[in-house]
This record gives sequence, structure tokens and C-alpha cells, in this order.
Amino acid sequence: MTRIVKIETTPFAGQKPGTSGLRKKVKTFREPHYLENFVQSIFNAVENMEGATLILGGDGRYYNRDAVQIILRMAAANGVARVVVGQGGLLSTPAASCLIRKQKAKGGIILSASHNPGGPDEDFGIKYNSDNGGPAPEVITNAIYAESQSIREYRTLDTADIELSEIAELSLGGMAVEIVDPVKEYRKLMKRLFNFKKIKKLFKSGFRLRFDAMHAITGPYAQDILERKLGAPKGTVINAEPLEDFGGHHPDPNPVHARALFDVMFAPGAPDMGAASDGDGDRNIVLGRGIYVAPSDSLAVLAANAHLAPGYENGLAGVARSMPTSCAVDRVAAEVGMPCFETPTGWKFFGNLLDAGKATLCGEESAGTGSDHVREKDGLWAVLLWLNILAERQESIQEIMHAHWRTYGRNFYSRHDYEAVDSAAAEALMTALRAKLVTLPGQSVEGETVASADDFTYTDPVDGSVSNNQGVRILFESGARVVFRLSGTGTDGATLRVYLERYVADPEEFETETQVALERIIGAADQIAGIFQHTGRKEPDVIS
Ligand code: VG1
Ligand code: CO
Repeated sequence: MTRIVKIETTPFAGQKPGTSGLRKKVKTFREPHYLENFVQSIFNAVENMEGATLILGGDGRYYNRDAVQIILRMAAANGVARVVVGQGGLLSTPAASCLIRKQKAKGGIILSASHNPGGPDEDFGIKYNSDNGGPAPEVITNAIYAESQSIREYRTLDTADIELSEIAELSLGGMAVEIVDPVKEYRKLMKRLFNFKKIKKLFKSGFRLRFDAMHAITGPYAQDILERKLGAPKGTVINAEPLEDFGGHHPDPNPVHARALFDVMFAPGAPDMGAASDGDGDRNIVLGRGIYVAPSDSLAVLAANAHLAPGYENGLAGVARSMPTSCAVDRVAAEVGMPCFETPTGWKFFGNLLDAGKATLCGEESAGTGSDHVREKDGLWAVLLWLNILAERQESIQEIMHAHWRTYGRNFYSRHDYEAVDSAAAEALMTALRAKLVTLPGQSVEGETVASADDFTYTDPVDGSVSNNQGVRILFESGARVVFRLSGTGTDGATLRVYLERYVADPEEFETETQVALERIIGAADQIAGIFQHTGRKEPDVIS
């Protein structure tokens, strides 16, 4: 039944080496042999796939169903012994990570383009996770990429699609296919980490939450855990039904794409808490009544309060944040006396620190927080940790944020994204910026004097591997900071990300509007990088 398909010339335009997954338009994935090329490259590049157990599932976006069938056939043809698939082909990214660990699987294949839009004309994605449950490290992703460039054939079966809609144990060409409830193991893990009794009581006392699942994968998880297990009123989870095109929206929980939630939270009669997650369920945002918790601040507050949840009652071994994430969590770490690691953007860099027990909590400014319970960031986990903290502290989110700033000071923070910029123009901007780094220190720009400027290099403290060119960072003498980097996840031209941060110790200033507080840094950033000259853009597309 096995069929070997020859590929004359490889159609594979490829994944940028270094990124953890492949994200392209659905149209590209549907080109003959395109998805197959990448999947066979995984089987070729990862050793000992024969006889292995794999986890498979995705965020339910358009092409998820077809891709699952293609991958199952190829897995069987490549000698994989057993594949555990989420019912309907669905698994959130953190739940996939949880299953890989729980099942002691060889790895997992996750289908998602995360926060990117879905549909026939939009994005699809695929990535391979290793046996620790986390995105494969660069040695593996680079090997997969190398395979994909030279591959000339792939293996598949000539069989019909199998039924994935019911929980079952099936066989496909001698390979076991186990279709499992996508929520069950994940729910068990959450139950171990958090005080469900206390959170139940909180909801019973009338606490109101509005969780916007953005028609993405977290809907079924949030309904099961928040509404059915924790007693939140029905309707707490909105847009709960996963749709192939996310209802036509970007499943990106930021102030632009989650506008409706922000409007509710800033209007009279707002509930106590608002939250949202992204396409594949690994991101989260949290809002209180009339207040948006910047993700960098959320990480800091969670780090300072995690011990209130049973899973973290013995404290944290350390924390880690991506380089562009604000330094708010550093202040918490310094106070507690625990290490704080600074890694490049992308969750895979946290894996080694978590595996080695050097960090317990990790986070990124891009609405990602997580811990050593899995090896991905985890949206619903963060919401549950917040709920656990709120249940213990019996204060509002407003009060908790203000108390936090009074203790540690406030790191005003914002990210400006310039999307679908001409790729050559974006590269030229970065090249010019890198070329002038050595001349910047000492220069005064918009009243800010540059203290230091470099292109971030990371040396992994566990395995010593080095990652270069991870973003240009400019530190001012005032302590303010700006970081420039190009996105590795966009599918349309280039996205320039400008990360802006300014620390303020004076409580009188805490109420300043964020963009106003950052005005000078924004001006300095534009002047240093020449954003307008290079891109022709006067304003960012998204401010978060
Ligand atoms: C973005 C975020 C980064 C995150 C990555 C994957 O990457 O900035 O923090 O880890 O998306 O998140 P980039 O290269 O576009 O800046 V997800 O939720 O899309 O898996
Ligand atoms: Co995501």
C-alpha cells in the first residue's frame, strides 16, 4: 500500500532557518507536494521515527482536516508505530505539549499559524515539537530545512481518509491511531496546578469574567474548564466555537483585533476580568475593569504572586523573559533573589532553562506566558493563574496592578508594528541600523542620550549554543530602551517591530497614558532607525 512519490524539482520555498515552524498561505501549502515535502523532511531529519509515538493536532483552521489526513498517511508509510490525534484533528498548542509529555511521545506535529488569520486565502502553519513538548531546537529545525531543500521523494499510503470525529482506536496501514479527547489531559494538569475550589468560590461570590476565545481553539478548553468545572456562568466564554476562518477575524488578542473586548472592559458595567487567547491557544491577554494589563506587566505580577497557587507554592527557581519583553519581571526577580534570564524571541529558547530547572516561569511581551508545566506558552493557564491569585488576594485587577507598581515602579511599555512592509526596505533599515551601532553611544537624540547599542547575541546557559542577530537594542542613559527586530512569523512582506520601554518610579506619573509616557522614546526610535525614510510609513499599523 505504500507509495513513493517522486518530486522532480522540489517546490519548497522553505521555512526561514531558525524559526520553529513553517507558516505560509494556504494556497502555497496546497501546491502539489508542498506540505508533503515538509512532513517527509521531518521524518528524514528526526532520528528514530520508526516505531515512535507521535502527537498530532491543530487549531482547526482551514486546511487542518486535510493536513491531518495527509500526515497520518505519511506517518504510517514512514513506519511510525502510533499517532495520538485530538478528536476532530484538534489540539491547542499547550495541550499538544502536555500530551507529548504525558504520553512520553517521540514528538508532535502541531498545525497552526497561531495568531495569523485563517481561511482559503489566509495562513496555515506546521511545526515539529520534540520529546520535551517544546518547539524543536535549532539543530533540528535547521536539519529539517536542509532536508526540504534536497528531498526528491516522499512516502505515503493509498488509503481513504479516516474518521476523526469520534474518540476511537483505529489502525491505518499497521499504524495505531488513537483519537483522544483534546481537553482531558490538559484539564487534569490544570487541576493539579490550581486551587479549583477557591476559584469556584470566587465565581460563586458573583465574580464576572468575559473570556473571548476569538472563534479559535481555546473555546472548547475554556468552556470545559471555566464554565463546566469552575462554575463560571454560561456565556462567560464568548466566540467559543472554533471556526475555520475564525469568523473572518485575526485571532490575535491585541488592542486592535480584540477591540470588542477592550470596549466592554472600558465601558460602564464592565465585568471584573476580561481575557482572550489566540488561534492556537498559547497566548493570553488580561484586562481588569478599565485597565489593560500589559503582557510584560502580567508576567511580573504572576512571578510575584505565583506562590499563591498550589502548583507553585514552593516558589520559583527563576524566571525568564525574551529580550524585547519589559524589565518589569527583572525587578521582581531581584527582590525575591532569584535568577532572571534574557533570551531571544520565541518560546524554544525557554526549553533548555525549563528542562534544566533554572526557570519556572517564562514570558514574552507578545502576550505569551507559561511555566515548566509544559514547554509552550499557555493562554488558559495564565488566565487560571490570574484567577487563583484573585481568589486568594480578594482585590481587583486594578488594585493589584497599582500595588505592584507602588512596590516595583512602572515599566511603561509598548510595541509598534509596521506590517507588510516591502521586504527589501525593511532589510535595508536593519542593515543601516546595524552599521551605525558603534557610533551611537554618547549621541543625544530627542533629549535622550544613548548609553549602549548592540545586536543581541544569546549564549544558551545550558548547552552553550550561540544565536546571533536577535534584535538591535538601544539603551538610553535615562534607563529607557528601544529594540528593533523583524518578525519571523509574518507571511506578507516584512513586519518591523519596534519595542519601547521607559521605567518610572514616581507614583505621580503612573496614570499617564502609555503612548504619552513613551513619546520621547518613540521620537528617538524613529530618528535613529529612519523608519519613515526607509518604509514611507508615518504611523504603525498596530500598537500594543
Ligand atoms: C511573534 C512574537 C513572539 C512569539 C511568536 C510566536 O514572533 O513576537 O514573541 O514567540 O510570534 O507566537 P515574531 O517573530 O513575529 O515577532 V505564536 O502565538 O504566533 O506561536
Ligand atoms: Co499562538
